Amino acid sequence: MHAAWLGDEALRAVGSRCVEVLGDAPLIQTIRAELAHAHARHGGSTEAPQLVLALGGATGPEGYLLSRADGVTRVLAETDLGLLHGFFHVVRLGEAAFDGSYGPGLHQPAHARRMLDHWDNVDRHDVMGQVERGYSGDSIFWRDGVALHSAADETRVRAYARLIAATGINAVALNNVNVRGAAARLLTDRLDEVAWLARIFRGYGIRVHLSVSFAAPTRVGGLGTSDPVDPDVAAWWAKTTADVYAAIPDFGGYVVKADSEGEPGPFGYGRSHAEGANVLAEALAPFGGVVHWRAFVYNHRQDWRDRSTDRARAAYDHFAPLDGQFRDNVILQVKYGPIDFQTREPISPVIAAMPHTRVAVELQVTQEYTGQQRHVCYLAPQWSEILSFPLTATRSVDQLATGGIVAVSNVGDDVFWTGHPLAQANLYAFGRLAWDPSADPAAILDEWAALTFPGAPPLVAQTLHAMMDDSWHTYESYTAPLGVGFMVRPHYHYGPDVDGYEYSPWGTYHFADRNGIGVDRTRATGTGYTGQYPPPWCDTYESPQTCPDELLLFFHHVPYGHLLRSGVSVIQHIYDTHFAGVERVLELQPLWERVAGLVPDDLHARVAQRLVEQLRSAIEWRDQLNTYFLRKSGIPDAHGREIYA
Ligand code: GCW
Repeated sequence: MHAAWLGDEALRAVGSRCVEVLGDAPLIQTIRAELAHAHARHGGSTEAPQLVLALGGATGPEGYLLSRADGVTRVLAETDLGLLHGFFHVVRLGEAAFDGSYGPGLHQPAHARRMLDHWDNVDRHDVMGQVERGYSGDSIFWRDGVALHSAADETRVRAYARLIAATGINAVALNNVNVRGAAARLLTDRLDEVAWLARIFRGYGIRVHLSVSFAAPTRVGGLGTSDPVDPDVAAWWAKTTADVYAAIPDFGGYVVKADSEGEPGPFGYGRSHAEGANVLAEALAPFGGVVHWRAFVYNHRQDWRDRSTDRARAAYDHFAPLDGQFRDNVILQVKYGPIDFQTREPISPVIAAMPHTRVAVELQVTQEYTGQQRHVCYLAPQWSEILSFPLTATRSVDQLATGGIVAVSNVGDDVFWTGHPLAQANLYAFGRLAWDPSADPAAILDEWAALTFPGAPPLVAQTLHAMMDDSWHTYESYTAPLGVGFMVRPHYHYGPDVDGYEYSPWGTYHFADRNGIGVDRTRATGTGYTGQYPPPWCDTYESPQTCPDELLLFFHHVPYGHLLRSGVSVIQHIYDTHFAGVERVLELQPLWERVAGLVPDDLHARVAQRLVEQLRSAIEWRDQLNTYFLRKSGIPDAHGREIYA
């Protein structure tokens, strides 16, 4: 496997110095092992220590104090986990950690739980494969129904744990939220496989969580019902959960996708989602575990003729009335937008609607809708914008996410971990932003580049910035316009298909006709979705005059001639952005050529190969979108460029 951001060279600064590690605790042993390896590689001098790591100070459960004075860099932490985070901070700083004097600075995570969810199937699913929405090969945990557990598999899982721990991740859900086949049994007779993985992750301070089926009592427990208010069901969850903790004392908890896209849930028994979540929460409470209960509940069998149903409204309509009814170890896990991880969506109003409920915000590192790791799409700018969004008068999304930050992992058994090597930066950046949402995406990219390509000439970082800083906007520009979303090939979610979902049951429509396009979600004339927002957003989004351009078609159906706030008409904007997007993609291959020989050849070749596909795909997007809208509207491009009418 590729060493990603923790290759031997990335640890040169610590590995070439004398380091003193005081104390004895499991993760202190991990630090010692890291140092032993780095010293073996870089010779570690035997003079007086230049780095001292020790327990001490009131730094909180994961925080640490970092300082440098009198030629000694010091990390002090209340816990061994805090010390491990501090150690990786020193690694990130490299030589700068040993420069001058600074601090002491107290570093603490913004969120107690920073979690990656794997959508890894245990059985290979005939449609979704081993990893649902995975673009990096197969699972690193399971293959064809069997747990991977050779020495090489263990080494790979450990390497993964180490990589994500170094970004600040402290929780991982090991299996797909769609709990199919054998996956349901991880909770019971296949628990030893979970315990095996938990032991590896524990070595880097990461707790494991399991996705469980709400119907587990019937599916694997042999009960006649999974009704959450049935005492036998509650007793089954309590007993099963106690067994889990007997095997895995630091088990994190459950993730549940219920009444969603065919997964069973409390609705099947006429119960509310609070009743459903609470029975699991009660079972976990004695052990300090949590239930991540997903808010992704909507009607996926909608009739496209029915204009009164709006998928965007669904999560709020289902969950907001339940505020205050969830036990405090229930965390409502809400996708950042109301639909489904589109390139551009407004923020989900659910995040502001439940002040008495712990809410976690869910992001997607795997690029289901953002180019599937075939396109360069650095997502940190999107996440940063999401987390800093001032959803209420007093709080940003980040501040409202009292239950933590979660994302769907993009990792598989690909040698580069992430399919597209540059998508490693997304994995890295997610961990860093979950720890510190105020971190600057460009600075994170610098950090990632310095660790991943240590010693490379400045041209490498310059090139990566040129290719990646604005790549999310570039991707947006040649795909679905102005927040309308989807327009992707059904099921695959890759490549253009403007009407692919238009007459489908999935609730994702654009309503383009010869006069205009977009979804009217206003209170005045539409679905009323804007009314789910607190002020000022309920009003900002209500009027096309104040609605931000990039979300216009999410909230409004407008004529093609409608003038955007930018002064350009909607139709001309579609043409302009699609032509410009491809122009920018055309720059990528020559940019990447500049660093041939400056980055590892195999990595260079892999990226080069993906760039060819990105260009092909971007041209396909441009031409299908432009042609579709020219045919629909009959309005020519003001600049007379080639569109295939
Ligand atoms: O975006 C959709 C995906 C499904 C996924 C679902 C979810 C795991 O297309 O593949 O299922 O979201 O988030 O549950």
